[in-house]
Amino acid sequence: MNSEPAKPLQPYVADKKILVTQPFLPPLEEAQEFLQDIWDSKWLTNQGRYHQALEKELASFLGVPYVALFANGTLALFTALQAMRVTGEVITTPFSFVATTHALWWNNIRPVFVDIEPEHCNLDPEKVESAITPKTTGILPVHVYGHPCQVERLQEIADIYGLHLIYDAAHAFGVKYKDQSVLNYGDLSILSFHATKVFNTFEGGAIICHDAKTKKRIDYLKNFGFVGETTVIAPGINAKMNEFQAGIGLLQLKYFDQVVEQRKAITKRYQELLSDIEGISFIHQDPDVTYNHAYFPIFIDQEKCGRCRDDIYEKLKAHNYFGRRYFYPLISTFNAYKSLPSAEPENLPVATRKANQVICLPIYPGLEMEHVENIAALIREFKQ
Ligand code: T4K
Repeated sequence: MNSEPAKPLQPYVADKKILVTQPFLPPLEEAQEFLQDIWDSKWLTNQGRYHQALEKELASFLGVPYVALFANGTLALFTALQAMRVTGEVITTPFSFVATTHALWWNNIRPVFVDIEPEHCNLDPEKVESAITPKTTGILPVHVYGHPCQVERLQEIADIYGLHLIYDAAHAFGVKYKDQSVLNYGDLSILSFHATKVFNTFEGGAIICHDAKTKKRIDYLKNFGFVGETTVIAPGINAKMNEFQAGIGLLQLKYFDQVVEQRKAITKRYQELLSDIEGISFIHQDPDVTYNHAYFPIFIDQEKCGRCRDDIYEKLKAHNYFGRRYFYPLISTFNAYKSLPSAEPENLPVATRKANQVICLPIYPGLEMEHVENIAALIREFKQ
């Protein structure tokens, strides 16, 4: 890492609100062409031509066998669990966006929270085995912030115990592990293309699967369970991506590499400017991972830093910088889940600590470096 010293910058209040993220949008005129085509064809949804094209393009771009598009990532998660017929109990992480656990709840599956490991904030494989019971049918880990889970170890456990392994890969679009898509691990992976994601279709999502049979089943389930005009094979749902979303997705793909490059430059600058501040740490980056730089979380150790996370969070806000405390509070503390035995904070010490320490700093294409430098200067000044 470049150890360039921080500029002796006098921190200032930004002249506009800088949010944790802003969606990337392709030039508006580029959308005209496909919008005209949609208007002319009057084909708006239900596996239209843009939908079909995006599924193909994404499979090739990501290096995965099959992509089934969805209206959003949450519906993709719900449907993935249905497609695998997951029941009973599923082991999952409390350190994620609520949608991960909600998907279990809506499928009448009992979430069993297992702690995370401190290095990447992902489900700790070493704690998974002791949470397995006769009712366990699956594991639902999350590649938090786009940092891959310990995929080989998790697969080993899933294989030994005969469990489904479904990844919530909402943050992991384009992420590679050992030169191949991280989405190729597990039985299924779920993506989100929400406005706040590295690759967005306004709202949107996908399931990545590995065989044609599963893809077919997923396609039936996302279209009410219809097979043909008159047969319904299961109580499916309406989770289809529409033609507008798919058209946007095709445009976005052209810009993805540029978007990641800009994010990478911001990550690098934050690292240069913050790495020598005692009590502030980042997530470790592995040499065998290609990152998408979806988030830039920092963790504030109050004992070493002299300031608590919320002091820094509020100070940044007072200067017009709106970071977010993803993922605080832990999912296990919400009313719907807090009475579960696995939700006890003593069961989740690492997740509890990380949730109390984290701030995700602003990162998005177009964010001016002067703001990155100002944010770092504010943190440095406040810490002293
Ligand atoms: N699994 C995981 C691990 C996830 O993180 C998510 C979603 C899902 C599953 C479910 O996928 P989807 O069903 O959403 O496809 C946001 C997103 O709404 C949510 O998609 C995302 N995770 C989560 C981590 O972040 P909020 O409640 O923080 O959103 P909001 O509206 O406060 O926006 C965050 C920031 O983005 C704001 O500072 C404003 C900015 N923003 C937002 C929108 C919507 C914009 O600049 N433009 C926009 O259009 O949840």
